[in-house]
Amino acid sequence: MLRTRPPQLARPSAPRTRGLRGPARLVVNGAAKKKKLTPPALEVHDNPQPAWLPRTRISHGGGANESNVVAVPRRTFNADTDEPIYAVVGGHPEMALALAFSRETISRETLRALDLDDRRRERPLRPVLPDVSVFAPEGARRDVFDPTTNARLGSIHVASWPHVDAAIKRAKEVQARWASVPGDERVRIVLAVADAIAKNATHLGNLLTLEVGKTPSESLGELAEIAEVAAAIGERKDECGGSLAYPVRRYESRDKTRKSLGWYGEERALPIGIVGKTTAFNFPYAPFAWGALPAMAAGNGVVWKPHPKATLCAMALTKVIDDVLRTNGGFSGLVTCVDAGDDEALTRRMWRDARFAMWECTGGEAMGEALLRSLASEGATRLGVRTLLELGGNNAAVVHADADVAQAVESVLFGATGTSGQRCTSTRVAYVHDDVYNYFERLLVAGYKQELRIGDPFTPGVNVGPVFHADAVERFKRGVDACVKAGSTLLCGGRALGGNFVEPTLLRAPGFNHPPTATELFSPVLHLVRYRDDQLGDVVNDINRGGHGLSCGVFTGNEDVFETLATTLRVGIANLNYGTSGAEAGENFGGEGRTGGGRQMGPNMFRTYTRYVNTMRAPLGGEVVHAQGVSQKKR
Ligand code: UN1
Repeated sequence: MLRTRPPQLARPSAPRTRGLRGPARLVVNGAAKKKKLTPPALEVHDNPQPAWLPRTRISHGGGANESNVVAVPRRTFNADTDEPIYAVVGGHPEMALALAFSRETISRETLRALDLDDRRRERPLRPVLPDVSVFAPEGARRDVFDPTTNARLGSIHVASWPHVDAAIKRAKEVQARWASVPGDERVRIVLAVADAIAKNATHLGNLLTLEVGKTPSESLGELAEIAEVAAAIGERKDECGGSLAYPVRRYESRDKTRKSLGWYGEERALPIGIVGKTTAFNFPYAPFAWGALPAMAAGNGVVWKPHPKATLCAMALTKVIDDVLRTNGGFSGLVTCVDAGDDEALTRRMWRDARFAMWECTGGEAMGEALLRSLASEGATRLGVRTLLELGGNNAAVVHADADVAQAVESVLFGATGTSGQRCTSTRVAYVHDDVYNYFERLLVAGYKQELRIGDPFTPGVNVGPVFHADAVERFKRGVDACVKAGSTLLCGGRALGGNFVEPTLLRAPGFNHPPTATELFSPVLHLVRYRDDQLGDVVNDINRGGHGLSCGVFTGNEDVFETLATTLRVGIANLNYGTSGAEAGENFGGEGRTGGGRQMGPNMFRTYTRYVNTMRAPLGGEVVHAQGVSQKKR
């Protein structure tokens, strides 16, 4: 994924914690000040058979390994001394994160830095906003766990309706004032919010790794997507009103009589009000910001209901946003976040609340359906509410006869196993042309065996962390069983490894119309399907039959093949010689059919959150010209 300037790592201050001997050591650009951090060995294979990726011929240490499991360390990385090491790995921006801390220290430091540490106080987390009881100061508590170790990260008092109601009220009050701020100033503050997020990237990234189990590189990648949408907002800032609070567009009347009498039209682009957002566990930051930042720039307020398994991330991000809003004009509460926990009734009540002008939701299909049903249950009063849904996909790669197989294999491996297969853009099926199929399959199997390191995502070299919860492990097990029962051949993986770890799994489908290839299994499970030269149409039908429509990746040098696929697959993203996984943040993101039909960002990034008021202006006391020039005069 293309990344613009990565967030810079702020050097953490040396922790002085009981049990630690001396200050933390700092490793900058790979060179230890006192003691060197040993990176995982890189091996260069001389023999390309069965070399993994003859194009790059680089493997990250170790040879083929039965299970690819890097032991999940529950102790410090530097177990002999118990000293934390802060690492800044230079030259590879995505790795610029404190990698080599002990898990315990990272956890403590991260929660403390983001003001989420409830362990010192032995009481649940404070509300995010001091003056709004977003996270309830009393009532039922729930614990939040780290999926890598199943250790408790913190506990939160679950909100009840009065807290939610207060948050919405507050957001509405602040939004009324925010809407009158000149567009240029709003954009300035929104960009300052993005800057503050980038400045906090280390801690926010670590928190994401702790709470969701992504690798640090992926965590930073998610934050980089926020910087990219901010850049897109900067490019389009003139659409937010400039020195005015909202854009006004003048147009001439197309009625000749009116025009001759000096009538003209005006269009005002006003904010819609309060946008409700729900987000999924796997991407708690980016899809929120993709909507929230443009919505704010257009003059709206945002109330966020994050996934219960990624709530600390949401609290931390809200706090960073709120700090900037508070210190730039006193707009604290404009963007707020409520924890509904697993309380579905509370969530539905929020969806139905008429103060929300829009619901923008990322999640599973069941969530999308439940939202639409909730809105429908309110009858005509909620007909005007807008929805923008992004509900996942069953994304396919198509590897044509002339593909660069190494390029395709590398992309498909990342697409299928990155984020442990838990992205809406993850690659779930690869259709591979007969001419290159055997070679592709052999290389990919080598990739699964040699390139994947499963374990604690904080361990250098690990590229597959846990799935997010025990339920996901069960879904994986049931899913793989169902695939094999349906006739898939197991090529790699297939096992649950204990805790929340599962093996990335590669399966060969018997052919087209294989039921599992039309089902989104939100796990690191990939199917291969072979196709012949005359079967490109069947490939399109096979992909389209599932009804999902997010992304596809086509590997070919043949523009005609690409054009055919890019226009006949019902998807929102069609990449050429690049995989399915990863948004080009700032541009349209979303897809068709079961994916929900919505698009975040892109050229409509402000219009999505705008209501238009059209005005035809006639001079005071002038002649009356009826619509369409209709005459009502008696003859
Ligand atoms: C990405 O793949 O870069 O849930 C973004 C998801 C998407 C975001 C994906 N909403 O995976």
